[in-house]
Amino acid sequence: MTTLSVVDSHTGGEPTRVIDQDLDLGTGPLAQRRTLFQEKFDWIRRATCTEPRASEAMVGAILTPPTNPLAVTGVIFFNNVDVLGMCGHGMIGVVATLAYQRKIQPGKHRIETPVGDVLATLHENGEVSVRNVPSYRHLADLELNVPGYGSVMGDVAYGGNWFYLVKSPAMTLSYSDRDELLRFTKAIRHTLDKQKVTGAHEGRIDHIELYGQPSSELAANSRNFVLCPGGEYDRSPCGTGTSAKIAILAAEGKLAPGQIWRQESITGSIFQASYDLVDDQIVPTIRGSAYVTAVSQLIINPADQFAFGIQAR
Ligand code: PYC
Repeated sequence: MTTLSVVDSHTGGEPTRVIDQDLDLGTGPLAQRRTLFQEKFDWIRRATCTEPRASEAMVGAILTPPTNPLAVTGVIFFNNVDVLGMCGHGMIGVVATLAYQRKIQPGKHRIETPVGDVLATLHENGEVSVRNVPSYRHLADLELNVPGYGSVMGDVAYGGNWFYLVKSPAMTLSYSDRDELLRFTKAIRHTLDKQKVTGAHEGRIDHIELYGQPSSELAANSRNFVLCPGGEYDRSPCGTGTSAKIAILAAEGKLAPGQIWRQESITGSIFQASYDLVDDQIVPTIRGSAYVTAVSQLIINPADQFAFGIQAR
């Protein structure tokens, strides 16, 4: 029998589970440790981020000692199907969890990820800002012919993960239509995979993002719907997806450095975003709140048929 201590939180409705476990992932760069995690500890991902112990929307986080003494920690994110590069809502959840555990105080904290360092600020009111990795538009106006849907136009952009952001058709994004939105975004991703469209360095475009009018123009600039790699949709406005959107707005000259963009999710939660230009690179900052929802022990009993999650057979 194995037990794992976890702290659960949600950021704008999207769950994060920090697994309180020391793992031997070596002392190499975070990208190397992520590969080791995949090879040696995939059972932890499956046991913590799939049914029956988690909803399929769960993002897990394992903390690892930083390579840089100026950083507070390193973190590897993963979900119901694989590891992630960065995770914006997850990073806000990790910072809120560290604050809950009294491991950090309000202020700035460098955190290492497999795709680069981010600078998190824990504000006095408990909100968290994440200065993300540099983000950019990779392909503009890429038209796809999506079976069953016809012509779709969008951009490919990076915000710590790879995204295809749909520009047309224009959509009304309503929470009650989420099953249909999932079908549409999955069909887009299938088309991208079939046509072998990738991000830079053959990065798989595993997140698909739709845009529409916000519930109120006073509350937000736009509303989104984001398909995540494991087939679920992001309940939050998606930190890396909002970063990718910011990179496109900046490339189009529609958002100036420092200007605020308020991104609403399909559930109505909001991230505030802006960017700085650093050596001509777009560096987005995302601000939001996370709430700790549970501190618990997961029990992994080898006699349990689903001890390591429900597997496809
Ligand atoms: O907030 O970046 C994010 C994210 C990625 C997948 C789910 N959430």
